[in-house]
Amino acid sequence: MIEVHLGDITRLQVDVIVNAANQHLQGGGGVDGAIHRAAGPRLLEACREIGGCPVGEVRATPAFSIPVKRVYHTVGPVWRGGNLGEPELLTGCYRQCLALARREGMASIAFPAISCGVYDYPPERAVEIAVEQVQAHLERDSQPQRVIFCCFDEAMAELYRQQLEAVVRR
Ligand code: AR6
Repeated sequence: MIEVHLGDITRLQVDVIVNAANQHLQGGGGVDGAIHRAAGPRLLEACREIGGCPVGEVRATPAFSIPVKRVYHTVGPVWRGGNLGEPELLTGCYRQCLALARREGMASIAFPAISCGVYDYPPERAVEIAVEQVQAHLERDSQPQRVIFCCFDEAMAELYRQQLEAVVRR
């Protein structure tokens, strides 16, 4: 089941929330800042122990003061025109998060629009990748069975809805 939700990802009732982090895993602005604020300072300590995360990969931590089971920190690519492996790297983020959720037995996972903020990925292209990867995973695997695309603004939510409808029509 795929849902589109408008609002703050830290308020969702799910097993996993995904953080759009950076390679240093030391916190930042945007959704990363919101997650660290809501989780409290122990999240930064846990991230420091991990040490970092390459672009396109994922690292997991507890969620501390956020009432979900796990935070998956993934690092999306910075958009530099699209010929520097950006689509493959963004695909990696979604694939690795979904595979880890399956391995950890997580039933539900919420994704923010990875790379669509300060990393400047064109939202239409990012949404296409996100929806494609999630649908491919749901066709293959029974877990996680619930995936939420959590958007901070209505324009982004509308892009996901359109992409989901386009896929259904195909
Ligand atoms: N809940 C859900 N979505 C949110 C929230 C929230 N609380 N806050 C922002 N968004 P961005 P990136 C949306 O910039 O482009 C950080 O500094 C936002 O509207 O957070 O992957 C990291 O440390 C946008 O659609 O992530 C990295 O350095 C989407 O989340 C860098 O930014 C992603 O925007 C990562 O940049």
